[in-house]
Amino acid sequence: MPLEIIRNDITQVHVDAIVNAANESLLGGGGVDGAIHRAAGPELLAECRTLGDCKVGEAKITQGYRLPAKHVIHTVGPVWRGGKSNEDKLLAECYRNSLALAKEHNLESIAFPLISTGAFGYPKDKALKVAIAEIGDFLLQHEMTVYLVVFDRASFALSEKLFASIAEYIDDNYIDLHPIDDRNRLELTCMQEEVFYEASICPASMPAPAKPVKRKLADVVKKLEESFSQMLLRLIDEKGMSDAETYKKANIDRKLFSKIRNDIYYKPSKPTVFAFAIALRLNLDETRDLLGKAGFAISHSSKFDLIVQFFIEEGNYNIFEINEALFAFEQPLLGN
Ligand code: AR6
Repeated sequence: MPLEIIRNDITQVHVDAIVNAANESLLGGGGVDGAIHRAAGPELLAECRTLGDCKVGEAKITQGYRLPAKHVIHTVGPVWRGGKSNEDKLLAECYRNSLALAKEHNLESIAFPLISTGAFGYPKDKALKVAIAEIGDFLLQHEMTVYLVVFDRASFALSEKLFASIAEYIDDNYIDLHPIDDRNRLELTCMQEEVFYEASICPASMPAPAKPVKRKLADVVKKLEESFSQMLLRLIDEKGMSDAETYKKANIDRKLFSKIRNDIYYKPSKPTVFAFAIALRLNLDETRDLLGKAGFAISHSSKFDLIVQFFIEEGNYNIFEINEALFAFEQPLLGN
């Protein structure tokens, strides 16, 4: 998945580069900086001594030494001074310059800590917004797998207002116990399969809601016979989007996309279908149609479904923001 939010100790992550939230001297310190130097061994400090200083927002690269990561990209975040001292611009530069440096070195994967959110006091929800926006912009132009590593879930703070409105939405719409009729039984089966990310057992025959638009019978029959992959490719054409734009906005990597493109019977997982619905800015009815092609339906007994539905209804199709919310509610993320 091009952008993945994970909870881990960054010194344990196997990637081409991990990013260090350093200070201008680049000679080590506390927090994630201390942890990286301890895990990498004294050779890292020796190489850092050859680099000179690093200004706020800039980035420099070294080897990873004893770390599982091949390289360390050192960047210096801004100290939070209340938000009126260009902190957001400087923090964005840290992400932008680190990603540019990774690209320059042909790296394929990179892991960031939440820069500036420890000793430098940057509020975590604000820092997360900056990180997601910068990484998101970069990924729309470039191929790379980017991990945002949060140390503990508590440090992962969705903006309180958004969190409250999603929680309220789930509360209003969440159905704990369905009366079991045939339709619900089918949905439950789909949800159980979902745990294993397998769509193949559920039939693609959930009743789609009536559409007010008049359509020719021949068109309707043709669309009924379409597979998921065919429908996806048709929608991409109809929306005038390119393949690359679509899979990037869906947070899906090129390999998976070409698999789907080349296999008309490809059975995607539910998060993958939702991811394409978001990339294509489908409305709720269109999303249901696309899900139906893969044997899924939107279920009001699934928090995951409700959160995605919330964003679609809000007209917010930013996949990275949706993933931020899914992560906060401990749900799987969209993408592959
Ligand atoms: N893995 C992932 N994240 C971590 C880890 C870890 N092992 N350890 C801490 N964090 P900080 P800053 C998180 O203070 O605010 C140093 O002394 C932590 O929870 O490491 O940019 C430098 O030398 C927090 O969310 O960096 C500088 O002087 C985030 O990493 C100064 O601190 C960043 O916290 C830099 O301060």
